[in-house]
Amino acid sequence: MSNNKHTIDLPLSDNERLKSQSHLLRGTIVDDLSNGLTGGFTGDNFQLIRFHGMYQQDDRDLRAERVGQKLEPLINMMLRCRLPGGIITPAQWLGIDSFAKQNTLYGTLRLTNRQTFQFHGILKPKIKQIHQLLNQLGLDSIATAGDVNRNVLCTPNPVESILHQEAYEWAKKISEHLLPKTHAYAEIWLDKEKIAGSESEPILGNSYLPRKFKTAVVIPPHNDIDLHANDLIFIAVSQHGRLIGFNVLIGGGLSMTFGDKSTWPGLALPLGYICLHDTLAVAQAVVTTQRDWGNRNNRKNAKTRYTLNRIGLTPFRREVETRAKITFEKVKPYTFTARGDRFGWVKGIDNQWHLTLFIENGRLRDSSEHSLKSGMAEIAKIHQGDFRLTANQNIIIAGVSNEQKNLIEKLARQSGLLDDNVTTLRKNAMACVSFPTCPLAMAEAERFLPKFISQLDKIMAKYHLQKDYIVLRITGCPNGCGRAMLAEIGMVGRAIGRYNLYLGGNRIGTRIPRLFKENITDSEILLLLEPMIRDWAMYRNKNEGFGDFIIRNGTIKPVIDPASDFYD
Ligand code: SRM
Ligand code: SF4
Repeated sequence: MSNNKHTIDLPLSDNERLKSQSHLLRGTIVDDLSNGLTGGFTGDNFQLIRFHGMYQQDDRDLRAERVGQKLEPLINMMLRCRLPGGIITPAQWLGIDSFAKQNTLYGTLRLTNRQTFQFHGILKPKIKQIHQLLNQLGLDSIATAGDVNRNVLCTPNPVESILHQEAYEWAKKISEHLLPKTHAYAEIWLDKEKIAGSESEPILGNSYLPRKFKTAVVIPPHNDIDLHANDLIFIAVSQHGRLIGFNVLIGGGLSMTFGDKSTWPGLALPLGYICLHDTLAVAQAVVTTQRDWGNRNNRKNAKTRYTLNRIGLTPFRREVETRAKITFEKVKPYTFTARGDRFGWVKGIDNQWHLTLFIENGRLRDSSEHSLKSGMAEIAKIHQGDFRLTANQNIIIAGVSNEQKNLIEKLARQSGLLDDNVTTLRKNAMACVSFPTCPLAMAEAERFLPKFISQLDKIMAKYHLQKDYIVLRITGCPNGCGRAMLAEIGMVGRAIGRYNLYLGGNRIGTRIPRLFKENITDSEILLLLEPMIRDWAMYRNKNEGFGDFIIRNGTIKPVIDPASDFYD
């Protein structure tokens, strides 16, 4: 290591080579597109397509069978759209719905927990078509993956419409401001002419960021975007219902690597308060500081929280102040009192109605039981407002008039999108995608959670807790996409049928849970949880969440400062 903590004198990771040699994200993607010998992308292009919003995958359920038949895996692409703040119009919805139905292997749409959607199973000959369709719809998939600033989150609160509109406009501006400036996407996917002269990336740099970077705008008191999963958070400060500035936090993030204590899930730390007009300058200064100081030799320690841990919050803050030419004010008081989505109908201050639908694990498909995907399309055909994807994999039908309310509710009920029998426990649970599409999955998550919740529902009912909930989340590997590291009960996949059990996060998502038991089965987990749930039912204080209760009664020690005590 160099004496200067800002840079590290060790060989760069191979991703740094490929980014710097990519000609601003072009690589030889165009050649691979016309290569009919493989369904995939070769060499560096395998990584470079991520910056364009795609991941190469194959169906892991079919892998062994295809190997047996001496066939290449059925390679296909997952594509993630860019949708700052999660807002999408009914016309756009109808476009993506019909593409998923006609042109993907699975025929589903998957709402993600970062307010956008993914197509799974796009074969190579269809890739250009989807980019061109998105473009016609006014959408794109630029920078939804790779070492860049990802889809920017914004509280999907449609109730306080003016404040939400202002916060949403900032989420969009931040997203645009931090986008890659390369013309590669337009050239490769939209057949646009090469721009004459030299190009550069003034903010992200020609080698892009050391690692992925996530930004969120949130309106207290609802932590409905799970702020601590993000590198950069703008907490709205308002006066008389109008946005006046932001408290800025940095360095949240949830992944870890089993057996590597130099990695840990962490909470974001405060930089200070800024006025609205400094927002873009501060966003840029945080990103460029992380760009220049982040670890480029070890990707496991490359995210902002590790930079902060190595360099310190105060020097980082000073650097941001210098680069943005501002001085942070003291953080203004704020509180978060809730997380998750507010389901059902709510009326906004503009007298419009908004219906939040629970979509289990964000998967929209038609099955023998329900027609969730076509139900959404039927609603899109008549809806005059917009849709808002939430950071909890759900959807809000926003801006419904009094006249249309009954019809929309009828369509939602007919298709199974609205079901009064879903328990609050289920509505507050979350799983990542995991099998069969995720190449990194170690254990089931999305396909397993519904059955597990049914078992836990029985335990909750046994102790008369059917109207109550515990924030339970399952993630198929320690990368942590299902945000189990901000749950009261977090299950992290170890191997098929086996999970690590983490306990003691809180309801509002401001405490990291701690490892309770390693490498156990779901039946063992239920056996461990039942007496804890029974005690919670009997001895909890008024409104005391499960996570807070088991810390108070000594079942688990709280994680106070994850950087230093997560492994204690
Ligand atoms: Fe994630 C990688 C799915 C939110 C941390 N994530 C992946 C990949 C792309 C697997 C891969 O690299 O090949 C998964 C694709 C599965 C599939 O088949 O669709 C995947 N992540 C998801 C989604 C779809 C989960 C979901 O069920 O909603 C979420 C998409 C969000 C989006 O629209 O952009 C998703 N991922 C998250 C979150 C939660 C969040 O951001 O709020 C996290 C933890 C927060 C964080 O970043 O610290 C997360 N995903 C990761 C990581 C670990 C990154 C790290 O810091 O080490 C990886 C692996 C990697 O990047 O190397 C990963
Ligand atoms: Fe895949 Fe792991 Fe993310 Fe789940 S947590 S989607 S298994 S990378």
